[in-house]
Amino acid sequence: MSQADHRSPQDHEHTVHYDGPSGGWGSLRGIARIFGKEWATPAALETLARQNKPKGFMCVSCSWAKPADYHTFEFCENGAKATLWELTTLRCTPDFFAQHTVVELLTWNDYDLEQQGRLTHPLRYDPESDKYQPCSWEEAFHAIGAELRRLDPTSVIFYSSGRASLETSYLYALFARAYGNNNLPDSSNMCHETTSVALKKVIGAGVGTVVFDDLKNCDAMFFFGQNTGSNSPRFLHPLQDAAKRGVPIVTFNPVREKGLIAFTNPQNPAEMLTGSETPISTQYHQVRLGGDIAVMLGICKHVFAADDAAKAEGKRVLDVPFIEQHTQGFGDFEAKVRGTSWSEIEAKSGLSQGAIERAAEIYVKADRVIGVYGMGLTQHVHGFENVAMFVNMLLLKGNIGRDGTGISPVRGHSNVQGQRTVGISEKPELVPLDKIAEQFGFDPPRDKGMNTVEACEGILSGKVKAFFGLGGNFVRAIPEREAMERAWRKMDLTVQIATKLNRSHLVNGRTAYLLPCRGRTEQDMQASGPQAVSMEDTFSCIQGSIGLRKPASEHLKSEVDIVASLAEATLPPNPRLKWREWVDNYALIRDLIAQTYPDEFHDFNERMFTPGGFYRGNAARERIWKTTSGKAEFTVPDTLDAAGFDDAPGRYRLLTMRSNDQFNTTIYGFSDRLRGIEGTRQVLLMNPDDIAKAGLQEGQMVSLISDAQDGIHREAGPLKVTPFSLPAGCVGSYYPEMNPLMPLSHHDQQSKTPAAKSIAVRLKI
Ligand SMILES: Nc1nc2c(c(=O)[nH]1)N[C@H]1C(S)=C(S)[C@@H](COP(=O)(O)OP(=O)(O)OC[C@H]3O[C@@H](n4cnc5c(=O)[nH]c(N)nc54)[C@H](O)[C@@H]3O)O[C@H]1N2
Ligand SMILES: Nc1nc2c(c(=O)[nH]1)N[C@H]1C(S)=C(S)[C@@H](COP(=O)(O)OP(=O)(O)OC[C@H]3O[C@@H](n4cnc5c(=O)[nH]c(N)nc54)[C@H](O)[C@@H]3O)O[C@H]1N2
Ligand SMILES: [Mo]
Repeated sequence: MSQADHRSPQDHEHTVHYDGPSGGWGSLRGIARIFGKEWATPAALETLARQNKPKGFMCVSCSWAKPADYHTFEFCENGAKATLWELTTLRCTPDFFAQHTVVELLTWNDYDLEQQGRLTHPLRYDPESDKYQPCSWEEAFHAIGAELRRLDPTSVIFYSSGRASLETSYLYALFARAYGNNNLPDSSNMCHETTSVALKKVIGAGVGTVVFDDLKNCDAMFFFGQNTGSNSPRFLHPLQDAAKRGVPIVTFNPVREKGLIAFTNPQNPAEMLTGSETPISTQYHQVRLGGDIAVMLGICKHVFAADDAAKAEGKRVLDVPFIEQHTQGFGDFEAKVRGTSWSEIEAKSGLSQGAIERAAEIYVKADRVIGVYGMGLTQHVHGFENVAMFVNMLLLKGNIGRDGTGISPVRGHSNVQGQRTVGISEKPELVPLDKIAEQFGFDPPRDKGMNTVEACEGILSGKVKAFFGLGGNFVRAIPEREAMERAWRKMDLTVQIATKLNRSHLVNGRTAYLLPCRGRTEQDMQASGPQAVSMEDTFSCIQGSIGLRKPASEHLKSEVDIVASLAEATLPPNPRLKWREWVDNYALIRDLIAQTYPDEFHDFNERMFTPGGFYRGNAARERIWKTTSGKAEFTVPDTLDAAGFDDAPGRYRLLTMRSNDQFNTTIYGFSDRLRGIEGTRQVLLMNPDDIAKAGLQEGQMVSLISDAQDGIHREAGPLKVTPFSLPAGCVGSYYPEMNPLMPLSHHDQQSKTPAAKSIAVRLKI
């Protein structure tokens, strides 16, 4: 039996066509199916009622903003799943580990591992018995500290998955720097690092410029490669409001994602009873994978044509004063657009000139436009060009830095943006190191640290000797799985701080510890009383969060405590590094953050419970461009195809997808309700014409092999051939199962974000 099939609920395996909207009864049934009737208990409902509200806790799922004028139940289907997943009554205790060797657990799939419930005790891996055994916290900290003191600081990685609070993240980065490196890769390196690099370069701010009110004031929205219905469902409410106001929403996505087609608000009784749904996208274009640069260039081409026509009547479509005053590089950009033929645009985008012109007409007519995007733009070899091209398109009509306009990358993990804001970064130039030196009396390292891809390269080459995981499931999330898992075991030390068991805890270094922490929904009692923590959402608003539930086990420590204890056990005493005092009272950590980042975080403790959060500001929103030129920059793309490889006979572009029943590598169940795929994740989604051309039958089992032309055999499968509406030559299957197919070298050229949305593959029949 293959690893992925192990004990999976394959019994009701079938794929169906789903006609319903996103939201609606389906979303409530989606929750009930996973958690049974248990989910609607008073205790669970009371917890959910406190979600995303002032003095409540902030959702552990995505980073969508929490409005000041919240609903009674300010959560969505997938936020509820994430919360209930953390609140599970199941426990993964030392008894469990006594019964199963690590070699055995390596045959289990992601679902079954996490399904064991919350980790309860600190654990040390015992190579003799090949089992995890309980140990004391003191023993773990002491042994890890001793090992770290022995190692060369530049050979140690401090990874974080974007969930830990601002308080934990600040201390974690401080620990790494006091220890001696900037090796602080973040899940963001696999996600929106493309955004951080591209937006910083072209508008001088590495995050989005849009805030809530802009959504109310815009008069058109353009969506590229973001799956709102599954990944940020609370965004469906403002989208529904916009659609009802008559705001055209134009979507470019190779997949017809339900949430972008129609929505029934599960919190609106009238809509639920009448089954009424709101159409969301006014136009839906199934762009070819990697075809967005061409699409956006085509839109700009039409804008120039419309501007030429308007000029004849003494009017303009371009925002000429804005372009003159605020931008640079316009001339070269205009020449490139005018010089590119429609036939090339059509070939690269997979869309007709007419379709692109229809979309462009909406752009021409709208005065205030918001551009929204996600992994469909960032996870490509030319992801940087995708994002920079989107900015080009917005700049033409002055759609950045005005109310109701802007660029809106929809961020992933609930505090991924905030972790970067408070110092988790491998790029020393993004961190006020002089300030840190002044505050804490040590000289932080100035050399660039390793990002995710570089950390993987270091593990493969043997340069990296130790790995810390502050949450996450690194070995499942990264490319090049097989080689990485082999190399992983050569490390001296691996330490994982986690809530639930996953595969990254089973691929161990010579010495390995698994340290269980409290979750965000749980009460965090310290010497000075119950503690609050804080996070930053996708709109750069910062809000406090208070956990209310009893912790899953009395042996758990908070992430702040674990990080501080590791630092204490490792570093020589420094009277200014008051780890214990900080654990006793997190308000002191917020004071430190405010000292390091006074512009953004002044009066942090006083402001942290502002309804809707406090905005940390964004210069680009004020049209202050912190770029090298001091202006917003038009850039000329050097390719129209973001995929980074050419078409060839028998080669397909593989899209790795998230289902509606997963949060990254956490698999809640086997229903991708909004795409009508039920009971299995082992599917190969393919256009019916492509199925016929390849001589395949629906339901046939095939495998995929990598077509990277680098001599390395990479294979994944077997997968069930499943007809699905996708552009020709594009196939889809699920992340993380498909990660063995992704070469480590296949990443965005500028930011090194792995290019998970266009992988060159062939069929193995
Ligand atoms: N429930 C749930 N919520 C989540 C997550 C989760 O796994 N589950 N993950 C969280 C995280 S960490 C992140 S980063 C976000 C991810 O959220 P998204 O940014 O939505 O990421 P994906 O679902 O990977 O893919 C986004 C969309 O891009 C489309 N796409 C793929 N390739 C292309 C292309 O070449 N062009 C265009 N135009 N579109 C393309 C896909 O069809 C898909 O609809 O969500 C966060 N929220
Ligand atoms: N092929 C492909 N690969 C991808 C992607 C893709 O679209 N396609 N997406 C990429 C993206 S966008 C991302 S962000 C990464 C995700 O990479 P990661 O962030 O590393 O992975 P997650 O699956 O989010 O991590 C889940 C684990 O986090 C732990 N956890 C949960 N809550 C807590 C907590 O409160 N504290 C602690 N300490 N631990 C906790 C649990 O043990 C759980 O098993 O994957 C990337 N990889
Ligand atoms: Mo992400």
